[in-house]
Formats: sequence, structure tokens, C-alpha cells
Amino acid sequence: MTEPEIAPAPAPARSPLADRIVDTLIHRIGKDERAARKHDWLAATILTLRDEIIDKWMASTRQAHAAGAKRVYYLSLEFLIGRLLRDALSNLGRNAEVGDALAVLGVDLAEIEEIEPDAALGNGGLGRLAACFMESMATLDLPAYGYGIRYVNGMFRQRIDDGWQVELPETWLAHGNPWEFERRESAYFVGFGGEVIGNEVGHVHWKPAEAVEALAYDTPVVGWRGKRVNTLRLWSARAFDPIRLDAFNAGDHIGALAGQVRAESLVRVLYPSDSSAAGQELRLRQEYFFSSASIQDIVRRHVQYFGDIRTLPDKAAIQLNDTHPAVSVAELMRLLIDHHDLPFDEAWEITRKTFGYTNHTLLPEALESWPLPLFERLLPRHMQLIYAINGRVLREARKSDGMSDQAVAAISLIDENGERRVRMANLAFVGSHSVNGVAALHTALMKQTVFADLHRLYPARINNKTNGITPRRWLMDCNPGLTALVRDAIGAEFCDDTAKLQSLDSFSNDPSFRERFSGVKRSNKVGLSNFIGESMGLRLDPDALFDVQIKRVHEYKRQLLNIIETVALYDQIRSHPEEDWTPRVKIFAGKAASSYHNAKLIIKLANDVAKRVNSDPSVGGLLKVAFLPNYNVSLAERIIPAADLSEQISTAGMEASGTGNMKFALNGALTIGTLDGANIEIKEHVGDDNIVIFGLTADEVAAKRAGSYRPREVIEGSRELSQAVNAIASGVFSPDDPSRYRELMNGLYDHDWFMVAADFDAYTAAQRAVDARWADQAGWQAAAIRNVARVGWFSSDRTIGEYAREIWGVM
Ligand code: 7GP
Repeated sequence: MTEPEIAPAPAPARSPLADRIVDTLIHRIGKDERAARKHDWLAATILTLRDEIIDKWMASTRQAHAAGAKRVYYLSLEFLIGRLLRDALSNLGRNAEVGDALAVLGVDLAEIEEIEPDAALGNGGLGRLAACFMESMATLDLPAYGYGIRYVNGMFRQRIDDGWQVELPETWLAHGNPWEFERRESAYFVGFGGEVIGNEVGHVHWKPAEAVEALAYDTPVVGWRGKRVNTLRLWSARAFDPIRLDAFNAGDHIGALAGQVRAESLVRVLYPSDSSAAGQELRLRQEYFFSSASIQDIVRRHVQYFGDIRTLPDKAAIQLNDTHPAVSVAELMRLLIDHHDLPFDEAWEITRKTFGYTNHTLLPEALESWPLPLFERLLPRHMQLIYAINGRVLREARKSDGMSDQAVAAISLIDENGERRVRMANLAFVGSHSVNGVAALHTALMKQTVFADLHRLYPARINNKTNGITPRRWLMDCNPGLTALVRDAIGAEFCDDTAKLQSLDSFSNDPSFRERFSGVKRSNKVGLSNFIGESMGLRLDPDALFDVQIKRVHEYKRQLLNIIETVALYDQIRSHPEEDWTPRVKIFAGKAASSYHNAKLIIKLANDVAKRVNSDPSVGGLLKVAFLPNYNVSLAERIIPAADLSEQISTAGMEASGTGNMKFALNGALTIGTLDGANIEIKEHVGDDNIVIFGLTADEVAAKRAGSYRPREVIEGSRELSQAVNAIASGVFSPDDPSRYRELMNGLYDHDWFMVAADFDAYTAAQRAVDARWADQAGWQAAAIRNVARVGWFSSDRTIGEYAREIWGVM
């Protein structure tokens, strides 16, 4: 019998877009449809989309140029941008179309989105804020550039081995980066060391002893609805002589490459130092390398477009993201004076008008300063200029009324207490026309504490710009279920203006809406539970209260307070099994700086407690603890939509703002928090009834620290607290090493700088109040809906609007 002839099934119609993706796959990746693997499809999809983005990108650049527009330059050593594909697709409104095109090709868009590397060129809040700001600047149609470093190894990957954090290099560039463009024409000479030579006519000239070449890589940043595409320009480093052939031929194969290795070391790693100073020479080199390349690039563009360097402040606003780029102040002075022949006073005027500085922390250990001999050896010309600037500032200070010697010493750019050091915060402050904090309380404390004397000298300079988050990534993209629900209820206007979320408020009284709202939350919780089940083998009950603390691990953020409360709750449940306990899942995630001993110990403790609690049948389904490894932007996007309770429990006065707090509230979690950072403003927006506040205020913390706080008495006076602390200290959770946590617990008895003991009872009471609220599900859902409705103000579009009008003068 002969085979019957069967006509092949007609292939589903391929859209032109699908054809373009296949064409890209073949001609730029070099694979056909049959050979292509997931990562090939990912690259082909990104490259196809990028082609479209380029047209808008060029249009944006041409338009800014034609209008002679002022440009914003955001200088940041960190950009925690995360994955870009989903964000770009949704901002271009192409999600469905690209999804369909790929489906016809047998490819699942969601699956390839998942394998895009998470670009983690930042540590935490400050870096993520920079990424949200880039997106909002494009959304608001502001011509803006981000400048940073193209780290080969960004934030480390965290593995949890037997409960301990292990740091591994993250190699996000290992297989190339389809988003970026190398810009060979934008290369700059960056020098280090050497000497300063003066000539007869009073001109000075810096003759560096070594130099590297800074090379630009550009990534397009697409704003909402594709309105505008801006540039994130990241610098890589190259030696001028990639190989010394003489040395190589003489047999020194490794020495011949030393120059290149030295250059590459500049862009090799991101310093894992959220809120702590990294006192390494390499760090100062990185800061100068990227500042110099960026300032040279800005000056070149200005002169090319506008001719006269003296109009720089009218055409360029440079924002310093914390002090990491502060040496830019001296670098611009150097270029204006040494290369453009401006007199010092005029250069200083231009510089101050051009720069703005944002402070992100008051922690004294994070205020950067460099040993003067190091600074002078590496940057001799900048040192001279800093002395000259300092002379000017100190003369002004001395002339101003009522400045004590002590105040003048505090204003000085040089710290004379002990080993002399260059103070980068003071340099950024005096070199800027605007100095801002990131939440109202933080800004007030800046005036009262670290910058008190500078504030007295320049009283108009400090201003507040409360942080914000981009609602595209942090609501629309990460929580499509909630987004669709909100759209059904109030229409799509909130997608262009989150203030419009306000109309959702009345839906909190609508039982059927509440039901749908809680259905969306539940399905997000099921998704997270499945993920945790698959990745960690831990089974969770999606109907339990998901209580989440995810952020960098730091003593001031008080994960320890949360863990001790967990231990106390565990005790209570075991002692009173008859009571009606609220089933809870405690979720933790976060990285600790690799040299931060106590933070790493706190991670181990969370894991030790999890191990014990999760395997104890006597608490059954009532309490589970999960520490999720390798917290990053993508993991946050998964966890936040599934949270019921957002832990924002820093010691009051210590968290500058927080931005996670905003993301959780926008996704319908209730906050349990202290009166710290932006929590205070969140409370003002959502109303006292829709947030759970506890604990000491910043003033009370300051008073306790100044007075006679005796944590030992507090601990001994609280039965629950002392039981929990003693259990941890005596090794109940660390039978393999009973003394593991003794020191950590002794720290609480002896000084308790972070007020864990002082706030414990208030925190426990607040948690029990949370339980009571949870029991009233209608009330809980109503409050959660009001959170979503009332936090639209915390959009980074609002924040950027304020920067644009009040600091940059571009709106
Ligand atoms: C963080 C602050 O700790 C956080 O409160 C704030 O929301 C965020 O900046 C954005 O403003 N600071 C850092 O990430 C940091 O590294 C050291 O500060 C300079």
C-alpha cells in the first residue's frame, strides 16, 4: 500500500513582525528556526524591537538638538535596571503583538522574558531609584542622559549554603548584551597620578603618569507609550596599548597584558557597599574614571552644539546621585580653567549653577571621605582646585555671623580630625546650587545633623524631593492582574497619571470589587507559592498572611527585630495552640555586604529559624519562614504583587526614604512600619486607618541615645522578648554551634544602637493588631484597596517633575 498523500497543515499566518523576528534570527544571530534555542529567540526579539526603538531614539535626539533644549545628566555609580524586555515591550504597547508573533513561531514570550539576565549594576535603593528616574525622564519627554559604569560583574549572586550567604560573581554580559551599542567615537582619555606643571603665563597643566581610555556603551531607555527614548551611557575602560608586544615577544606573556588588566579592573566590579564606605583606592579610581569621562562628554557636546562653554548652566543640569560622582565638581573646574581658560571665579559660578546633589543616607559610615595623601597622589590637580574652593568657602564662612571655629571646621572640605581626609559630601554640597534629601524627614534631619553648618551658611540650598517609583514596572508590568482589575473599575487614565488611581477609593466599599481584588492577590500568592515550592521545596498556604521583608540586610533596617518577633510568635503558638492564630508566612530576602559580619549572621539566623520552624509539626500550617536567595529586581517583581504585609521597620531617623515601601502599597499590601523615611508620607496619603505604625519616633531615638537607655532592663522587663533573645543566644536555633548568636544577642543587651529592644513590645502589639485586622477580611481588603488608590503620588513621574521644575529648570 502506498502512503496516502497528506497535504501539510496550513501554517498559521505569520505577521510581518514574525517575519522580521525570523529574519533577525537568521541574519544577525546566524540560526534558523529549527536550530534556535530560547536565548537565540530572546536575542532576536530584542534586536527586532531595538530596531524600532532606534528610530524613536534618533528622533528624540534630533528634536532636542533642533530645539536647543537643556539636557539633564544623571550621574550615578549605580543603575539597578533589571530586565529590560518586558518593560520596553509594555512601554511601546507591543506586548500582545510580539507575544502573538512569537506564539506563531512556537515561542512563549513569558519564557524568553524569564531568561533575560537581570542587569544588577547597583546595590539597592539608590541604584534602583536611578533606574526609575531614567524611565520617568523618558516618560516626561525630558532630554536626559544617565551616566554610569558598565561593570563586567555587577551585584554578586547570592547563594545560601547551609543558611550562610555565599557571594558568587554575576556574569550578565557573558553572552553579550543585545540592548547596547558601542560608541567608538565617544572615547576619552582619563589620567591618574603624575604632576602639575605651571608655565610662565600662570597656566597650569596636569601631566598624568598613567591613563586609560573610557569607551561609551549606550542603552536606549524607552518612556511610557514610547514617547521618547533617552540614553543610558555606561563607560568601559581600555588600555591605550592593549598589549605590549616588546614584552610579549621577550617572553613576558602576562606582563605584556598588565596595562589592559589594570584598565579593566576599573570596570570589573560594583562595590557591594550599600550604606557603607568602601575605603579602597580602586573605588576612588572608579569614581574619577566615570566622572571624568562623563564631564568630558557633557562639555564636548555642549561646545559642539552651542559653541560657548559659558552657557553651560543654561543647557546642562548635572545631578550627582550621592557623593560617588562628587569629584565631578573638581573635574568640571579643571576643564573650565585649564582647558577653556576661564578665570577661577567664573568657572566656580558656572560649576555651581550646573550641579545638583542628592543625598541618600545620613549614616556616618556612608559619608565618603578620602585620605588626603591618596587623593593628592591620584589627582594632584584636583587637590589643588579643592584647596582653592575650600579657601573661598571658608572665607565666606568666616565672614558670616556667628560661625564658630567648630562650625567652620565642619564646613571645611578637609577633615582635620586625625588623619586628614577630603570630604566628598562637603565638596558636592558647596559645588551645587541644590542639595536635596529624598523624603521630608530625611531632608529635615539633613538640616539638623550632618549638614547643619553648611545649611546655616547656605540656607536656601537644601530642599526635599520625596522619592518615587515607576508605576510601569512596579504595577502595570509586575502585576497585570491588578492592573486589569483597576482598569475595568476606573478606566485606563491611571496608566498615564497615577494620581487618577484616587477614583478607586470608593470601590473599597464595594463587596464584589473587594472579592475580585482579593482574588487577584490570591492568584499572585499562588504564583509565588509555586515558585517557592519549585525553587526551595517549601510548601506554603496561599491563604496565609504573606508578611514580607525584602531589602538589603542591614542592622538599621532591623530584620533582626522581625526575626526575634518570629521566634516569640513561634513560642506563643506552641504554648497556646488552642488560640485562634493567624496563619502567617514570613518571607525574607536580601543581600548583605560581603564584609558586613552582623548582616551575614542575621541571614544565617533567618535561615536557622526557618529550618526549625518549618520542620516543627506543632506549629503546623500556622507559621512558615522563607528566606529567598539572591534578591534582585526580578525577584522583587515576583514577590511584591503577592504580599499582604510590607515590613518597613527601620530605626526611626535612619532610613532616608525607602522605595520598597511605595511598591508594596501600590500593589495592595498594608504597611507595618515606623515613623521613618517616606513611611511618614505614605501614612499621610493612605490615612492612619490604613497603615500600622508603631515604635519610637526619630526624636525619641535621638533622646534615648543621648540619655541613659538601658536595653538590658528593657529586655529583662519583657517576658516575650527575653525568652526569644535567650533562646537564640543559647543555641536553640543553632544546636550545631550553640554560641553562634551569643555575641549578636549580647549586642542587644549592651548597647542596642538600633533600638530593637526598645521597639520590641510596640512591634509585637502592632503585629497582633495586624492579626485582628486580618480576621476581618472585608476590612483588610478595603484598606488594601485604599492603599492602591491613595499612593499614586509616589510615582517617580511626580518626583521627576519636581526635580525638573525646581532643580533643573527644564519644565
Ligand atoms: C538608599 C536609602 O537607604 C533609601 O532609604 C532610599 O530610599 C534610597 O537610597 C533612594 O533614595 N541609599 C542607598 O542605597 C545607598 O547606597 C549610600 O546609600 C550612599
